[in-house]
Amino acid sequence: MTTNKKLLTFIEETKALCNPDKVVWIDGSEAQLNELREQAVKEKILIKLNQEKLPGCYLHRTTVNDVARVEDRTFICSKVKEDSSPVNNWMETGEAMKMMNDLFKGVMKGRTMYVIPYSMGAVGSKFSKIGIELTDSIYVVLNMAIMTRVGNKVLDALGDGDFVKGLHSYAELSEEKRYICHFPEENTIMSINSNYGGNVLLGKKCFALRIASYLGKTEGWMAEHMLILGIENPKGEIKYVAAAFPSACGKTNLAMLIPPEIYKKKGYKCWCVGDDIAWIRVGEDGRLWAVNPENGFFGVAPGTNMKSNPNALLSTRKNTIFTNVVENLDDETVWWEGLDKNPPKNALDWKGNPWNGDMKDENGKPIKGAHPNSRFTAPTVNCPCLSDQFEAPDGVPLSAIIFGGRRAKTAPLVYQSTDWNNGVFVGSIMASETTAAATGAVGVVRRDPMAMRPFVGYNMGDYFAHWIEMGKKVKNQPKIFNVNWFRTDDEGNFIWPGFGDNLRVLDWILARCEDKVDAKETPIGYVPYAKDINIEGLEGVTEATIEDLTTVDKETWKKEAEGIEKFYKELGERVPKELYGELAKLNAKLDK
Ligand code: GTP
Ligand code: SPV
Ligand code: MN
Repeated sequence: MTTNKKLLTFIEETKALCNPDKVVWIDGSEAQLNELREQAVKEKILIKLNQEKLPGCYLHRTTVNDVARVEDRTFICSKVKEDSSPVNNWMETGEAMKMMNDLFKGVMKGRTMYVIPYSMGAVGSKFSKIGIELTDSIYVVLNMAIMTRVGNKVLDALGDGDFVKGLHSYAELSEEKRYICHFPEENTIMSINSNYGGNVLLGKKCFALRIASYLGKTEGWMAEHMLILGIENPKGEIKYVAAAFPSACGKTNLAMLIPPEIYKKKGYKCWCVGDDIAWIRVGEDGRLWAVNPENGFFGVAPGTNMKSNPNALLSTRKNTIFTNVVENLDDETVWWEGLDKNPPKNALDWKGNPWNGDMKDENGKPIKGAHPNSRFTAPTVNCPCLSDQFEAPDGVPLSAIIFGGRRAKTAPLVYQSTDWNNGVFVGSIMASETTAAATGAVGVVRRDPMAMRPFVGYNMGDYFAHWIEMGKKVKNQPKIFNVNWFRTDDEGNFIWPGFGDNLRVLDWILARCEDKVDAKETPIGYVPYAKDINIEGLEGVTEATIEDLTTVDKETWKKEAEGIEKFYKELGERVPKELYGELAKLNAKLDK
């Protein structure tokens, strides 16, 4: 199969440690994957859905204590503490290795160990990277086979080369013994006692962000929590943007945007390159080029419907694995809150308990059937608006970089930074209300620089410095913006309609990139003149609404600036002086 010494040693050592009954290599063939699906159904890991309505689709329920990424049990391990980020958990490499090795001892006894060779990025592209995940979970195998390119072709591409070592076991699914440990200095990931998404599909957050961000720092490129979207104008020109929003803040939705009617009529089209992760390099032309290293979407189910995101919903109509949604027993299909207004009458909720859409709690509020972080794992090829550049080995050139988060008040609908370093500052001060994508309280505002707080594989100050360094290498810098779709009125309703109508804001962003439109200067950057956001065909939105959405309140921002300074202090001494310089400039403008 392979003569790669490092790989064979990794497997032998893991066999000795975990003691599996047998070892199965994932070859990537449909025949083998089908066998595994059948086995998973037999073992009640998967439920086969209605194969006429949802061909190739399955449902999975996790254990109740294992429904999201566990940031408090996720560690970046390094030899020196300062080389990890003060806002993430750290363990010393040797100590963590010992702890993990103890936990993994004999853990696969009576089980099969699967060897998954996978490629992040098109197989064989010079920018792609290879990982090997060893796991005892069929669920992981079948999800990895959607999310990444797997199998023999990857081993061929690997040859004698290097790879990221990944070891996973669901073990006993014990919360107390759940650990997701990253060793960027050793190119290694170890994950135990979970069987959920970002904790266990090691190619995704663990490799493509945490390990890759560290590789990017040392090799001169960037791994970012960003969607990549192509916007085609009526002349047929396509401009690409990358956008970083925290988990469950709208990346998948923006990545698959459908233009509003008036834009469609003019001939605008949008193309999805990626919905979660971007690997970004400086091209020979001095521009930034981005690829999506993934091969599938691991998207939030609740709220996805034919109106909010038809492309995402259509992507899930075949060969998809659903996790923690409602099972409709009448026709073996799936349902979630916000899919439609007809919840099933005879169903099981995400825990597998009898449920129907009429059930209310003691306060008369509907009882939810799907978990708020329930997800679909769907192949990118299913996406009706998938870009024809999706597999392009060099990726797509970026015209703009967009940051954003969920802010009920502070942040305007959109603003533009004044230059690259100011843009890095704008990314570094991102803050957002927490969501169900990670365990812990929901709705609390926290700083989440570049949407990478949970995903930076090294010191956050060094990460900022890397952004500043990258700017120096880019002759043709993309403009940097910040957006906020989530401003609310006094009753707590979203003011901006969002979703497809976000193209109206992207339209302004691209016009700014091409110097086609003026903007208003504020202490935090440039905001649109209300007349320059196209609101044609929008009900209930007037120029006054845009005026309101783009106001920058000085007093609120003075408080914000205090919060930023406090956060920078928390991040420690490696926060670059350039960013303190930007903060000083902001304070000066706010005091004027
Ligand atoms: P991860 O997969 O966790 O990284 O999430 P994501 O950033 O891809 O978020 P996603 O697009 O799945 O959206 C998460 C939630 O935000 C869903 O409930 C959406 O309905 C909601 N959402 C997305 N875009 C908008 C928007 O423009 N306006 C409003 N109000 N809600 C939105
Ligand atoms: C996120 O939380 O940002 C996700 C889902 O994309 S997970 O793969 O669980 O990280
Ligand atoms: Mn994500």
